[in-house]
Amino acid sequence: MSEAIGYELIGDIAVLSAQNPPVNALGLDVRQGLVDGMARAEADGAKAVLIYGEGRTYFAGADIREFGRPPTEPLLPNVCTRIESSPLIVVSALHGTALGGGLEIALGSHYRIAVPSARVGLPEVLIGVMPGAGGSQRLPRLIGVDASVDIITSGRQVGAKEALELGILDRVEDGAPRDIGLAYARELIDSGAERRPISEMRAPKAVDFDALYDVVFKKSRGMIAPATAVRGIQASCELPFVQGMYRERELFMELMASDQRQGMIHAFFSERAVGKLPELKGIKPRDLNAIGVIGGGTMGAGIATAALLSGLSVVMLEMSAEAAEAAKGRIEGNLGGALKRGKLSQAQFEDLTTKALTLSTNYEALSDVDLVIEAVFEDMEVKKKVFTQLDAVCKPGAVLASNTSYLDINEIAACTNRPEDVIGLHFFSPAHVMKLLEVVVADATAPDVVATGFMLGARMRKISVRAGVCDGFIGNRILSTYRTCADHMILDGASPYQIDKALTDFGFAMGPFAVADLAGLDIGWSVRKRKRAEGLDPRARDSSYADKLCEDGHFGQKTGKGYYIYDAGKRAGVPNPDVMPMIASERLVKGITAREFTDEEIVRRYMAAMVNEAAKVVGEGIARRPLDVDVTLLYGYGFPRYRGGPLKWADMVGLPALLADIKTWAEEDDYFWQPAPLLEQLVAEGRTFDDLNKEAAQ
Ligand code: T1G
Repeated sequence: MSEAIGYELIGDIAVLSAQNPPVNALGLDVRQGLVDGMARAEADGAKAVLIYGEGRTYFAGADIREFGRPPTEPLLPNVCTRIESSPLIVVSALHGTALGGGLEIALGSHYRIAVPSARVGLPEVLIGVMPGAGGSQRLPRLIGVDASVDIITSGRQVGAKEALELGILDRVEDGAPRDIGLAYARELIDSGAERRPISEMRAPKAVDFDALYDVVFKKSRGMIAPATAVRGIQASCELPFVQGMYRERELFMELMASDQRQGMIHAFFSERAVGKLPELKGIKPRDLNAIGVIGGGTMGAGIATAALLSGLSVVMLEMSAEAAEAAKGRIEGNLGGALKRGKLSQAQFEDLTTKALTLSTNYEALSDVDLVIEAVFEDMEVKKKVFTQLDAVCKPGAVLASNTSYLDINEIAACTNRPEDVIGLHFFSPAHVMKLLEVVVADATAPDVVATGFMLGARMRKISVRAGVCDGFIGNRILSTYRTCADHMILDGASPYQIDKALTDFGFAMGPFAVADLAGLDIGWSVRKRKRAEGLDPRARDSSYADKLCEDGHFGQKTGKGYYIYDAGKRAGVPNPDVMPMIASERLVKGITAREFTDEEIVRRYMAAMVNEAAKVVGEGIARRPLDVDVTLLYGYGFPRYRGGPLKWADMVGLPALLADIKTWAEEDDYFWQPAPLLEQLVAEGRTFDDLNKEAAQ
């Protein structure tokens, strides 16, 4: 017997306990242990078998580290069938998160009991596959097609109460899984309960699966797994069980071989790896109970909201009592959303807004907080004044953070006597919703201050990425480049609307021009003006057509007009007819004859610009690894998750061809298309960005 599955015989009940931390993933040892355990229970003359998990959870699924390798016997679907076909009564006792193959093992059991906090689900579509161990065949037999389609195509977790109501669980009881499981098995034996193989239950009632497939495919925004899973559920209605299992396997293996599975597994492991930095190993973060937020505008109020929801107390500092009250109103509005969604009770809402939050107009109110985040106007002189005052009033060891999206943290730190306590914490708006946090580490920032930044991010349930200091850090620096590439394509003949559509077809939630309208065209306008004032390289192709939109006061959604015109209350706009004439006149002035662009070329250039700048960001150490860039673009810039991130995408399309394209385009514009040294090095050495990720993990 492998030690991954413990075996005990307690009277006439055999007990199989999973002992494979951290999440009892169903790796080879566990699968073999279950098969051996079933045989031993039968040989021992047991009357029932109890299966449960030691540690924090029942099986949390197949071991996704095995994905991409040749499958090894015993395959998980066969383990489930082996359990189900046993002549003994098999009970599974669930706690933690019984997900994917974990729930499938439980569905192979004859009875299922769980503790109230248990959650179940079939989240395979979230990693680019579908249930592959009988889930698409057994669940519909147990709870019907509609409920199964919801659970399987959404990948959502289902709480024990709902699972009991649906019929996934037979019992929900307080107590240790082992104890409630043993008691239930005893009761079943004593009552002469029958085995209950789900595979022998009647096939569920069919629905119009072609129509359902279309609905699910449209809703999945380019992901193929959810709609493919519908075909698996269809098989449960139309085929005998064994054939249905073969059909499920066939569909599962198709998805397993897909680029989308590669991309989504990369995203899964990258979002967990990104917080693992060698320089933080063994570094204790500083105490963090109370924070100060300076500036209660949209960003500051969002940060304060995220902090309050994470259990921190917040001192909100504003310039005047009215401004402080307005900030409190924004915070209450943000928290009101959580209240409406039932994430907060009224009492908790009151507590947060009357006890945990205090308002002030006096810096002295920050004298005892553990960390301060300023979210004041994006102007270096203003920031320096704030940090000078913070340096004077904050207690020793307090972390002093700026939320700036591009200003030099080194310069800000230099205006204090404690540069080691200064760090950048770049939140993304709305700060209480967006999961990305760039932790910007300046030259003097102390390691325990970095660790404190990551701990704050974890408490706020953010995905934190370490960034070095440069204009735009990781995300905005790369955004600036691929957005410039889009502007060049407009000057040369493409339209904002063609570019937006090509990129939403590629999988982005929104195209760059719709995003600009959402963020506010005045932001890009001030960046263009700042860069012109700093002095543009004469070789840079400055694009000014958008300035006219701003000069006419059209800043996008907030003014109702930008690249698109927005009817009141509608998020999606229609193209603004004034824009193409502005572009045409700029082409005229620049002597450019417009040419055709295909959608393919638009995507290729846009992505090549993104990858090339990302390679520079990694090569310069602004991002520690390629995966840090991928996570940044996934969580802050709407990059399609099923492509894994720009550098995962680049590895999959092939770095040599990408570099060749960049070199071809450099012949027409050798300023914008300067190949990244790291990209050239990887191509020369025949390596990939993922090779760098693996080297960093060693
Ligand atoms: N396989 C391998 N490692 C896993 C894993 C898994 N399924 N799940 C988690 N880990 C690792 C994770 O990488 C991390 O490692 C550690 O466990 C703690 O995870 C045939 C084919 C279970 C809700 O999709 O959703 O079954 O960083 O930090 O926040 O139909 O992990 O410590 O080295 O996330 O408490 C289906 C995926 C698989 C579940 C726990 N199952 N996991 O969350 O901890 S496909 C899933 C999760 C399948 C069958 C199909 C979460 C969690 P490290 P964590 P957590």
